Amino acid sequence: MEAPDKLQRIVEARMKLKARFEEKIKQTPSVADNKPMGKGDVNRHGMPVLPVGQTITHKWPVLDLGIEPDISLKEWRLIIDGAVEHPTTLTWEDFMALPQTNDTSDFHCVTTWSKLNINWNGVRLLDLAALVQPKETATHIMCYGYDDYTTNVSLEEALKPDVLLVHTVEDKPLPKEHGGPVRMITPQLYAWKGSKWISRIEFLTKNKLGFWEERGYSNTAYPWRNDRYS
Ligand SMILES: Nc1nc2c(c(=O)[nH]1)N[C@H]1C(S)=C(S)[C@@H](COP(=O)(O)O)O[C@H]1N2
Ligand SMILES: [Mo]
Repeated sequence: MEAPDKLQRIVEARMKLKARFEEKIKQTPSVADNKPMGKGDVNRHGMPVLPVGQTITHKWPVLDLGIEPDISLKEWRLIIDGAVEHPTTLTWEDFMALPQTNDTSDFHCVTTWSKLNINWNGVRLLDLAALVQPKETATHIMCYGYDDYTTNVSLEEALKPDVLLVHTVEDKPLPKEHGGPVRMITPQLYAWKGSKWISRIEFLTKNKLGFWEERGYSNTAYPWRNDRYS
């Protein structure tokens, strides 16, 4: 665990961020929509388990740009910078010393498969944000992968408690083909919003489009609105 004063700083900053984004988060479609599109029981954030147009898969397909970067834990770094008070670069040891979260969530790929109830271990984006403290002007993040992938996410989505940078899936290290050593997951958005092999999180004061967003995928990517393309 981190030095107590650092941990205390994260806990305080986390509470402030929660308060600052609470209202905006409550208004996001995957929490607020009263006619969400999909079927099945209601999930923990009030949406039908299976979003419209999706089919359940038990396998876990691999989607990438044709490159699967090989990053050893020794050389792995995570840069967090942009519109923040305390830009930082984390080593593997730094990252693993941050508060760790275990969560089970669903994975909805825009190519119409959904994989339900995946158990993950990792660090909340919220806790990483608390570490660097986004400036008042920050509105979005751009996530970068070691394969030069990019994807943009608004802060009201990124700061939800189920958005994690995961290193472990079903109690095993995240396999390289799924983005190991560390990837992001965005259970309430289509899965392309979660960068595999994540290398950098840049806080932005203005939205910018990532790799797929520039190529016609939706900026917002709401599964229960069938919000696939722009
Ligand atoms: N760095 C990086 N992240 C990425 C991608 C990628 O090509 N590179 N593909 C995205 C897409 S389109 C999807 S659907 C998911 C797929 O994750 P999986 O291969 O683990 O199923 O990762 C997303 N994150
Ligand atoms: Mo995808």
